[in-house]
Amino acid sequence: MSDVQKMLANAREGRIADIARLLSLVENEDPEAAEIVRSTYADSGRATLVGLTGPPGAGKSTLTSALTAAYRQTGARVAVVAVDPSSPYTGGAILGDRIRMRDRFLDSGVFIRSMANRGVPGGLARATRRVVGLLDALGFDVVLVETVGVGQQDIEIARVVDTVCLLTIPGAGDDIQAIKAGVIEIADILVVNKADRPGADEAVRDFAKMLSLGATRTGWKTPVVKTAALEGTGVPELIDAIAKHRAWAEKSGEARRRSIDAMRSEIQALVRERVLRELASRLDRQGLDEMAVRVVDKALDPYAAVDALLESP
Ligand SMILES: Nc1nc2c(ncn2[C@@H]2O[C@H](COP(=O)(O)OP(=O)(O)OP(=O)(O)O)[C@@H](O)[C@H]2O)c(=O)[nH]1
Ligand SMILES: [Mg+2]
Repeated sequence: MSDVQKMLANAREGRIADIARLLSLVENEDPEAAEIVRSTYADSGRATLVGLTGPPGAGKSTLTSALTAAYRQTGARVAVVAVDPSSPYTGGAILGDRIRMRDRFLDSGVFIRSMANRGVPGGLARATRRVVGLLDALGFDVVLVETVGVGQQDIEIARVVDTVCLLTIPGAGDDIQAIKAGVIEIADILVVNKADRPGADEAVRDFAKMLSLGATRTGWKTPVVKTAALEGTGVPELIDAIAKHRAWAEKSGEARRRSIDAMRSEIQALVRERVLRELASRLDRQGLDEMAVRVVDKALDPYAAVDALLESP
């Protein structure tokens, strides 16, 4: 048995160290990634994949923790993926969250992972998708993905999950403006967290009104759920809303449409990477140095050098 197959066998039995190692190999697209994905891909597609996104401090980690506890009570195995945006406001917070959550969940039914940011555009979303897909294939029943912010990157990360919960808090007028400006479209469920604070009911009303004005692109009516994550209030209702959205997405074909969309960009990225790798190795073979010398000696112009490199077998 290859090392990868040994690790997979251990990971399927729930060995944390092997799960973590496999995730790293897949996340970084190490040479073993292809074998890991080939050996597990058929098992993916069973987990409930939930994204929690929203402005810094809205309570995403607290709600993730409350959801984890509630799902654990039903016997589900839960994985949490915290996507680190490398924002100066939140740098370090993820590690704190992990430690807090690890203290709370010492059982092996919970696995927590944080993702490092990477420079490539779309790179973080793709890496997150691979990590989430592997956790799903390894048998986690629920994967919760926490991402900070309300920007373009979050929209991409939203495509990684089946159900996107967009968090906001009462009285966050600016957040509401930001959310209005496009991001609300990614929400499958709108969550007004910190409902223990004044103004929660008004916020729920405002959002419900705003949502009723917008045209529904898919036929799903985005519900507004009120939670107080610290106390756990509203968590069962949120779990219920997630289950309803999942059932609707399966039935309506929206889940399949999203998967196809996501897979289209995944395949495209893999093709691009492979082509680049092959071209790069061709450059080595042909001798870039030699070509540069010929260009400098005016035997060729730079474009002719590119043609010569690409056309050579
Ligand atoms: N009153 C109240 N406070 C809450 C609630 N949920 C979270 N908080 C507090 O809000 C603060 C931020 O909560 P986090 O869960 O760290 O928020 P976050 O959205 O994960 O923050 P970042 O990851 O830094 O973007 C913490 O002090 C929480 O204790 C809630 O329902 N009610
Ligand atoms: Mg957080």
